[in-house]
Amino acid sequence: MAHSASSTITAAAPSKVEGIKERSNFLREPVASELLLDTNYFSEDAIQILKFHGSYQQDDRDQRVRGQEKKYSMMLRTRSPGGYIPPELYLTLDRLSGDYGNQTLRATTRQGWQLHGVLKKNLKATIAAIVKSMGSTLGACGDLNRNVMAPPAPFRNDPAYAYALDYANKIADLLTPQTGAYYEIWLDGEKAISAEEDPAVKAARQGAGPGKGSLKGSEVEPIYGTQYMPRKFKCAVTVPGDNSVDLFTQDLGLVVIVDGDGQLEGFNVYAGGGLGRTHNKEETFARAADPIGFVAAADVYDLVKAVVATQRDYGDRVNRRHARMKYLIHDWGVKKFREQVEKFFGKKLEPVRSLPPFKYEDFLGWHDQGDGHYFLGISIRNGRVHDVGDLKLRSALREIVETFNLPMLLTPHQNVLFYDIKPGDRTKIDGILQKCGVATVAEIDPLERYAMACPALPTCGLAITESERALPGILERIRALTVKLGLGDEHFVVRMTGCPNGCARPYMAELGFVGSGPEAYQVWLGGSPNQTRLAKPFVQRLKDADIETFLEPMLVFFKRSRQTGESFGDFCDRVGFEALEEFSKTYPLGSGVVKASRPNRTAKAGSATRHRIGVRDDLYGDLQAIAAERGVSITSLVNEAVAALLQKQ
Ligand code: SRM
Ligand code: SF4
Repeated sequence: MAHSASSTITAAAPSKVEGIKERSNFLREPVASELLLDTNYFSEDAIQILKFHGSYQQDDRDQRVRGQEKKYSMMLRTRSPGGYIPPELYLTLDRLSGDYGNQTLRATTRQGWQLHGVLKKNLKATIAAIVKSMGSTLGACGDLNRNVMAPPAPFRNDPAYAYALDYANKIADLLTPQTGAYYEIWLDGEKAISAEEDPAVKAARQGAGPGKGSLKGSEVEPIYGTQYMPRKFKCAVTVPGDNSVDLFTQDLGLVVIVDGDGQLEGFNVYAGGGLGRTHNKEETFARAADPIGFVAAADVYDLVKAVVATQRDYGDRVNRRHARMKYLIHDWGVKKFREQVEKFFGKKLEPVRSLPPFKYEDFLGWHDQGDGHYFLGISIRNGRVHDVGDLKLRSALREIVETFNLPMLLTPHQNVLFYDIKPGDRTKIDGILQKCGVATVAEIDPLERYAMACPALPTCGLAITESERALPGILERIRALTVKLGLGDEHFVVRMTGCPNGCARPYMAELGFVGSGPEAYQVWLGGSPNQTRLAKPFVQRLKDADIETFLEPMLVFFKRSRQTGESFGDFCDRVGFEALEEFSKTYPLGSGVVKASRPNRTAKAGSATRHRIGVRDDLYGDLQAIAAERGVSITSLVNEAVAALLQKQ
């Protein structure tokens, strides 16, 4: 993909949000004042600052009525490094979703919980209750370090997993905003009782050691300063071979390296991943992270500070569409980026250590955690926990926590793991899940198991079309198609978002649907099953109704020409888009180019030889049937008919 760097704009004035952050008195105003007003919503400026406190203002888009005030409410997101949720916090969140929210909880793609539908007047009580239950929403959104991810599996006999979770927590602490605003506003100044901070983390934040040069010189926010980061910043820590955290999508990714005795040596460092983009703006793009080097364990906080400082001081504060660190690395190149990081770091990074191939792990079902206890991964469809129809997932999770007082770990795939389960409790837990209609891992269609969708409509203000509400039906249709084509229960990673921001990481999927119009999606193909390769856009606008017509030739080609054991994403990547396009063109059912809604392919594809002409739906149906009967493509049938009409045969 060719991308143009927009370095010329950096001389212009900083964006409006930069001023709002600067004037906020370290995240206090105008949130504190507006909270006291008897209104249903916050002003634009307050909304920007509210994000840093973990909340977005939203409105129910299903209930918008022209000329009437929107149905405003707040979404709240937890900061839960590595997805850790203690039992009392889960019960509080469950209660709050009933008392103040929309009766649902939503597990996110970064291992947090979200509450939707909280009215402004209930926001303070909700946040206070979360904090008093050992939770936090501070820094879950906004221009700072977001929830730090780690593989959720609690394997007690593999020290690398314990290090990953431990360092996810420590990096989260290092980069937590230090302002007192959060406790002043939501808890009337009462400081929360939280776990003791590691002294090394505290020292690193206060400037001890060689990383001193990375600090901003602000007493309140030693790392961030008054303006925080230019944009959101995302980190993950993982272990060799485990790509459950989607490492290559992170601004900063660390891979734990242990020695033969299981002692921590250090971390491989990756930087510059990020997915958000805007349709038809080539200068915005999804980018996979690059390897940057290896850092010894003792230096890791200084390295993290150096990367943060590089983005903080050199990231674009003028154009928010160009402000993520991926653009800095893209514009500078890895070499210059590494050199600047090393300047802040005070020494050279070592070369990355070699790693085994990554796998996509979801950890569903029962697992021995290696210390006589078990953990259980439970699938949550698109992360939404509710009681609906025969499925009483919300009741099931509540009963399990109430009965067994179990902690949970949220996964990067919107699922949940309970752990530290005594062997004798397994049957009782299975019984609760069965009673509540929750499917076992063996009962879930693997297409659904590995799929994700973002919330989109009706809560997300940026959604162009449906996602969470559309994906289940679409997966059923894809399954019907694979069965019809003799591909049985073949599965691949399907991810869907309602807009190009990429919240369910669709650009890493084998089949990614990205909302591009009402009931229409850009289709991305060719990601790898272990999320190590970016997919590419194949179709710009595929109408929901045309999914079968589009997919059938792809899947038939895949079935005929795949190599042994090859996945759909790897196949698409290997044969290439031209071959997919060519096959589709000559395939009898799938080549409905004459249909007005026929997807508009990538710029190059087909434009030289094809012209889009609209036909009535009934005629299209007839053409489809005749083409199938004769075993020819609709294109050749139409060409034949038009040529006859024009007497060109
Ligand atoms: Fe996201 C904005 C939901 C993970 C990229 N994201 C939003 C907002 C807050 C919409 C808004 O700004 O008004 C969405 C709220 C919807 C709702 O109703 O709840 C939203 N994002 C989500 C969640 C809940 C999706 C999910 O299915 O779980 C995820 C919350 C994670 C968490 O716990 O912190 C979520 N968002 C992501 C990811 C994936 C990730 O981080 O691993 C991405 C792509 C990775 C990346 O950041 O590059 C992502 N969200 C965005 C962007 C585009 C950022 C960019 O660089 O351009 C936006 C819009 C923005 O920031 O301007 C956005
Ligand atoms: Fe909203 Fe777009 Fe994110 Fe989906 S991908 S939650 S539609 S911002």
